[in-house]
Amino acid sequence: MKKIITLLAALTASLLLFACVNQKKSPAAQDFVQVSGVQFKKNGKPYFVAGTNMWYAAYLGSPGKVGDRARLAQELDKLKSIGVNNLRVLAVSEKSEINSAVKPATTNGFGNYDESLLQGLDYLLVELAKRDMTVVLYFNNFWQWSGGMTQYMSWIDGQPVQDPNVTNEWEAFMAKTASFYQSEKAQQEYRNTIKKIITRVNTINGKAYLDDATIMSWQLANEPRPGNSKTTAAEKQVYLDWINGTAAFIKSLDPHHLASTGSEGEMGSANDAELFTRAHASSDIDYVTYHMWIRNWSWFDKTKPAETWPSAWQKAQDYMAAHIAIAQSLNKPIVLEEFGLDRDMGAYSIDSTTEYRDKYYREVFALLLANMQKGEASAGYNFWAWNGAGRTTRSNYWWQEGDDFMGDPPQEEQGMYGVFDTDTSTIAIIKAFNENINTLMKK
Ligand code: IFL
Repeated sequence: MKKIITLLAALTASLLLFACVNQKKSPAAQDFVQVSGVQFKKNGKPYFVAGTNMWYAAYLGSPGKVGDRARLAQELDKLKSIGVNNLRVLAVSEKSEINSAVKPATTNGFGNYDESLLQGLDYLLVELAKRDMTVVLYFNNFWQWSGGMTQYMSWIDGQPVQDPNVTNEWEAFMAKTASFYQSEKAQQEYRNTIKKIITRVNTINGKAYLDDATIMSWQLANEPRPGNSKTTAAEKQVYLDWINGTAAFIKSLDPHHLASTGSEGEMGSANDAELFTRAHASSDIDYVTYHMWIRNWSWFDKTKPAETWPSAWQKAQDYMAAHIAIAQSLNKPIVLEEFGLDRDMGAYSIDSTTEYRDKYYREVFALLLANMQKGEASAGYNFWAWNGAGRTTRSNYWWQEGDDFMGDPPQEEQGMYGVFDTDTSTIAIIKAFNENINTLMKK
């Protein structure tokens, strides 16, 4: 009998030890941002995204030549001080020869990765965790400024990328880029890259990315569109299959983190709201994303602000309401993860005023706050974008290799939409909204 009791005690002790070790290894689900109906939750409390876009944040974290860890710390401290709790960041870029693409790149041909840029991502995750911030990481880009889908296709067919900034042939560019969804080779390589990132172990803190709750969401791509304005029904189906297949692949590797599309909404879905809805219907897509670009979409004319503002703002309100309603119908949260406006009269200079931008931020925030307070589907935002301490010395405002990184990517004039650390009026508006969001998170 004594022997049996000793044996049982030993067994219980080893079971307990096993449970403890296991608990240490497996991440607690509640540490991760989770979805609960139309809201996010973290650590059992409501979680709202009070974010910015900072595509280059992992570049700054690199121990290599392009890195600037001191600047990264300065930017994160500043963002934290104004209540920003989330960054939307480019995880992987592809090496491109065109002028409007960033250099260097994470991928220098299929399977050929720049380890120092990946270590930049490691470093970023560590620094974000220190500040209790989360990150949305996107794996690809519909636009050429980071190489993106069009670079994949160029590697496959051997044809040089036709830079639409030069040719002005945006329709042709979009059609070529969207061929990415149909290419078996591209999809194989894309999945290899996704797997490479998701299964990475952080070289700085030794943590598996899989276990890192700093990562809020894996995002398929920045602004993936189904094609150009002539997208066919068959192409739309290919696009949906790509979204559903990729999201399922991500979940098969990593069931803990959220997955999202990076879609702009109806305007980036061949003007097809039904397609947008279907693109967010899969249970592997955890929440809905949309972007809003009132000047890019010609709702607002930066040279005629007073005349065009009223109708632009009406369209913006309708756009927001329609997308929030879609999220509501899918019973998922929705994040306005990109929006922005030019400085007054479309100036790029850091000294120019931002009256209309400030107005736009104020109005968007008021609408979002009202929706959040009602407990509806709006679950956060990321303004586009954080320029912070970045500066250009170029009189034409175009980025060149070696220049400071800014929220405005190399495909656009530096200073166009990004918020500088000296933009005190805009920053005060952001801070005030984030304080309101913070109050909601304490409830
Ligand atoms: O810089 C652009 C970025 O590629 C994007 N959406 C719009 C931004 C501003 O034009 O994702």
